[in-house]
Amino acid sequence: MQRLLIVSNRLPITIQERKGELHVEPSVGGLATGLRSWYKSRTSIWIGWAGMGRKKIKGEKDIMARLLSENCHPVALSQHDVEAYYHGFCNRTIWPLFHYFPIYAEYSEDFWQAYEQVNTAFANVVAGIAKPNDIIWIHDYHLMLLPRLLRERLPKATVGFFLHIPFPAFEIFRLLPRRRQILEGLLGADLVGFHTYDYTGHFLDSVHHLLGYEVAMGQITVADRTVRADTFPMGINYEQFSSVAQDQKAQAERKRFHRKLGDCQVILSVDRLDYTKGIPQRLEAFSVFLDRNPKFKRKVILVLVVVPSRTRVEHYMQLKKQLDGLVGEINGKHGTIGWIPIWYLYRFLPFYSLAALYSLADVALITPLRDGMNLVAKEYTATQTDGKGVLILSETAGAAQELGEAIIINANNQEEITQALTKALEMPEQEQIERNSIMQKRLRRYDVERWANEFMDKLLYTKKLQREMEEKALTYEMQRKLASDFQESNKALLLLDYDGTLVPFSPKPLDAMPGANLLRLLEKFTRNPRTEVVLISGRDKDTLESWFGGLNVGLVAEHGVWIKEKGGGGWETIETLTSEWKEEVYPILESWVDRTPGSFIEEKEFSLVWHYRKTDTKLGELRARELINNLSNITANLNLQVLEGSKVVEVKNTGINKGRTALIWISREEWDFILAIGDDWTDEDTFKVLPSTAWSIKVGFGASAARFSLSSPSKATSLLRKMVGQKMQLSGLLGDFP
Ligand code: GDG
Repeated sequence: MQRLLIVSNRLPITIQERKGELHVEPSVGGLATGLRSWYKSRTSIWIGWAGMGRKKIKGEKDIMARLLSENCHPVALSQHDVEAYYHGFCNRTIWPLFHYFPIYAEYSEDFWQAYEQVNTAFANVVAGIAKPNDIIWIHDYHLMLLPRLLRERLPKATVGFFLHIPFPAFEIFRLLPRRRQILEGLLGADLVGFHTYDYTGHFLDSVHHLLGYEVAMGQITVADRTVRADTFPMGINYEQFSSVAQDQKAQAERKRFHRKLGDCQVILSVDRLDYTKGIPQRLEAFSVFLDRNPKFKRKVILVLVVVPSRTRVEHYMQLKKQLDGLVGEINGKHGTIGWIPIWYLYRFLPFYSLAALYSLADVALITPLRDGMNLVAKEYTATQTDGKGVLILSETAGAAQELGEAIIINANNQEEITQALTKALEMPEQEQIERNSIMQKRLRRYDVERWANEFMDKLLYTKKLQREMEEKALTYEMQRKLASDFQESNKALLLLDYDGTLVPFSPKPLDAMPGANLLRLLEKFTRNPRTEVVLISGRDKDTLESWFGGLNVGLVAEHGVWIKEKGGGGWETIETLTSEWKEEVYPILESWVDRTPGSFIEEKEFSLVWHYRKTDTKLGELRARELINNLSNITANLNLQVLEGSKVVEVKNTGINKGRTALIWISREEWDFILAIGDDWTDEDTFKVLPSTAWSIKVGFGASAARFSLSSPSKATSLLRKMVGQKMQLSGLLGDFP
């Protein structure tokens, strides 16, 4: 079994110093609680900060032994690290910005340097422990530089990263001064996971806009690697919460609470003290609810559990003061002798107390302004084993995407919260049971183990795909073999695509003109009478003529519509084609150009192409789908085909493709060497008609019928250079090269 290294800011156990003595206690929070049992069931090591400084302290040896016996490996942080990295960059920069509070975000060079230093310290510890076969799973916003730092140290490692907080929309993320470093840091991983599709989409947008990497179906091409971004909504330990009814300690506590709360209906609110949780807005809405519904006075109690957190950060201190004031105000305004509307608990509760509150609450009021997931909502739902209980949840919590049967509200809309409270408190039992049973089924099925296993499976699958691609990669040795086969050949045929294969893509098709070096290189091949070169392109024939007309090469334009033999002949079509259909199709494409800024039409003799490389990625993809649907109705009757290429949609006559044209050359001679190079789906038709002995190479990643792959156009041209260079060196066949 492969070893698993989990890396997070905090270890699942924390060292606390009390009265000069060190104590080991379980850490709190969703990750530690949820993953504890899963990680214990595997061969794993957890690496993180245990709450200890770098100074030597009494009892440290014993503590270390205890940590190691629990398979925990501590990373030591200095007081300054904790201040500038944890309280600074993590909690004063990333946390507010990623939760859409840009006004609270502080940008400081000192914070950033500490963040880099601590991530480097983690990288050194992990690299010291990791073995070649290990799986490394890094968690959360504290360690976003770590994947890349590890990739530099362990290029072959299997690295996954999961972000537990939201990844904000590009317009927010772009505000971060070191935004590129953060993205590059994350892209050191093989798989980057998020709670919701929105967060994954925002991340991919930022990668595309800020780094310019190609993104397709969640796959990002970074130099010669591919990285996957995907969605894994975190689950809970369902068993633990659904068995609370059998937990004696929790049941005793429930009875105690019940005596205290009397027969009032209980509304429960549980959060860490944080401005993202919308606690003041919730309290104000509760007060308005009581104003508007006096019948509920003395009949309901809001149990407000607030867990102390980040008590040294200014905004948290202010929030604490604000809450204390609000609770006093509301209790003073609405309370009567014998009834206090809000029961305020500002402390961390033991599990059995929290479980007791979950199980007795009639309503859970969970209204964060922004939350990565919110496990409390899931835990409350799992605890309602009799099916009763109503969850009110704000739409800006990641959990709302899975818990659609809850009453979903906008946390900034006081009216919605007050109405939701009335609806919840008056909801018929049958409806409560129906809603909960659907959500419970989902939560039971997709629990925390399933979440972790799915992430692991996807990570290993991503790695497997990478390996397959590596295996297909045309190695240096194979390149030598290819070049020497070519050199020994008597009849060689080269079928070369142009855009994306011999030159990189440019936003405007005319900017991709061949340079003098490339023309010289192609010309070298043409000087050998035993070598035939054919450029098989999707471009129009006039462009090909003006760029390559002076070379003694075969030319194929518009993906096989037009061909021109070497030796100066004219352009011909392989069958009689019509272009009257263009009158019908052109206006449709024009209306797409009008609605899609940055897109344009390219008109070729027998085809029309809609290009959207320069448009916003998401809009372009959406419009392309719409266009294809729209065109498919018309084209069926006109003997046309609609093809989707790299950021293009092309309409042309059916039955015409590069493969069919390539066959004309392939079947013409007894070639003893055939090489085909191409980069996109149109070249697949060529690869498919090649004899099995041919060399076929796809430029770029992804599934292909080609036998080999090269990562970029520059690698393809350097292979061609090797071929002519070797031929000249080894046999002098090609004569007078400079
Ligand atoms: C991050 C993201 C995302 C809370 N109070 C007490 C207590 N808790 C436990 C709950 C729950 C966890 O802490 C809090 O859940 P969150 O979902 O808020 O998780 P965090 O770890 O704080 O936050 C969040 C999460 O990661 C997971 O990806 O959902 O959006 O911010 O498990 O039960 N536990 C006890 N006493 C308390 O008073 N015993």
